[in-house]
Amino acid sequence: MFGKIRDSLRKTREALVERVSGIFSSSSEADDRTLESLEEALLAADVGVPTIQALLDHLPREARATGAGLSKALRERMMALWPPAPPAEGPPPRPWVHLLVGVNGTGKTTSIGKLAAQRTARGQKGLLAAGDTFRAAAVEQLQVWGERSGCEVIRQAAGADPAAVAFDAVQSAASRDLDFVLIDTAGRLQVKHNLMEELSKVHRVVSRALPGAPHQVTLVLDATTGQNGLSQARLFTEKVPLTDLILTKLDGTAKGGIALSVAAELHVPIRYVGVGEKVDDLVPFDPAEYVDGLLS
Ligand SMILES: Nc1nc2c(ncn2[C@@H]2O[C@H](COP(=O)(O)OP(=O)(O)O)[C@@H](O)[C@H]2O)c(=O)[nH]1
Ligand SMILES: [Mg+2]
Repeated sequence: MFGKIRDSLRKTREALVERVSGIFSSSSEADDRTLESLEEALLAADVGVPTIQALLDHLPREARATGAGLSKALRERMMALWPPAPPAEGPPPRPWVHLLVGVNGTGKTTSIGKLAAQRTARGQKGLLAAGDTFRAAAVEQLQVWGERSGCEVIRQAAGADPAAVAFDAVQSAASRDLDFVLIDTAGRLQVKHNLMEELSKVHRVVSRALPGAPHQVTLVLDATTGQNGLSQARLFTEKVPLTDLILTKLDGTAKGGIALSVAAELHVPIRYVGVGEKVDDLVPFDPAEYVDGLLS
């Protein structure tokens, strides 16, 4: 598992280093020119303007004051963006109900498949709820992941009410004393208002099936959509109480800097990152590996 985040940041890192060669080696001071290229490079990596300002304001002064190189000072600034890790919790409720939301194509269904496989590999048993009832293909895709991970898929006919599917799955898992339920949802943003209503309803109905549920509500965000993804995320945070985030497709993008913006501007922790399409390509997010992977 180790090193996957770093590997996935290769393009982002190379683009940064190419634009500001030298900065990540030993330079202890920087002239205006270097700072300008650093700013441009961070912008190209899709770190947004407010976050860049927070990272670079008075940075040379700090680097001088601490006697540290610019790269070291920058690394420290980046590390300070992340919220502290939450305290360890007691045993999770059964079943653990996990709702995944996000725009079409961001990787919800794939991430559910990966999460399901990881849980079954740990000996857990659970259900997948096919809450994207809009397209038959979406249900089929989840079915494939269900077979791969050894999880039953709860589904209804195309066009069924997603909240009803989620309700069935949670009730069934509770009565069978299973470990988890992963709920897939649709993401058609063309009908923004309807989507948000639909998600609120799923949330509400699930809490009726099992008090306290859903225990985890994850926004799935596609890293390749950069700052666009960030505005999507804002939309969701306003409507659904998110607990955390999965940042997918970090592999293959030079815009991996978006994670910094997410940390600095959304205040929702990134729990996992997607680094490929295969079943083990979902890894717990590690800020230190991320920052090191970006800078060196
Ligand atoms: N390279 C890469 N592709 C991914 C990742 N996560 C999902 N995908 C691909 O993105 C596409 C859309 O994923 P899907 O799960 O159907 O998105 P959904 O519409 O949100 O359910 C699929 O082709 C996935 O294989 C990732 O972390 N890396
Ligand atoms: Mg899907």
